[in-house]
Amino acid sequence: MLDCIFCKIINKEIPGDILYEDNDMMAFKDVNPQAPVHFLVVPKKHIENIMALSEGDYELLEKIFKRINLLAKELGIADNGFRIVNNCNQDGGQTVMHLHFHVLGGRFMQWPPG
Ligand code: DGP
Repeated sequence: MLDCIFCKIINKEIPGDILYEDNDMMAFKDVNPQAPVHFLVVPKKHIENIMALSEGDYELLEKIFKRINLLAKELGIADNGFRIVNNCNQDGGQTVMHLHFHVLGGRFMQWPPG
């Protein structure tokens, strides 16, 4: 995707603070962190959001959630806990139209969100 900022990070056209990468996904720190630990996990395939998933894409979600489990342990937020956020479209507050999961930890998370 030509104008997608996350595709540019994935393609190493612009820098990202990368925590993990394999053939399917990348995890990198959010540029505007909302918690002491705040990273994004994104599929390398450009999929706009959860509503744009095709049947063959769902196995990506399994891989992504397994990786979040491992990264949470590595980054020391597993025991105290963390939050996974996926924003979809306008009312969900999605600003980058490339599917991504926020992982936030290192502080207590208020509920409900604003
Ligand atoms: P949202 O679409 O609202 O779920 O959130 C997009 C997030 O992406 C937001 O928290 C800020 C982050 N972000 C936007 N541009 C960049 C960037 O160039 N690099 C990084 N690392 N994060 C970005």
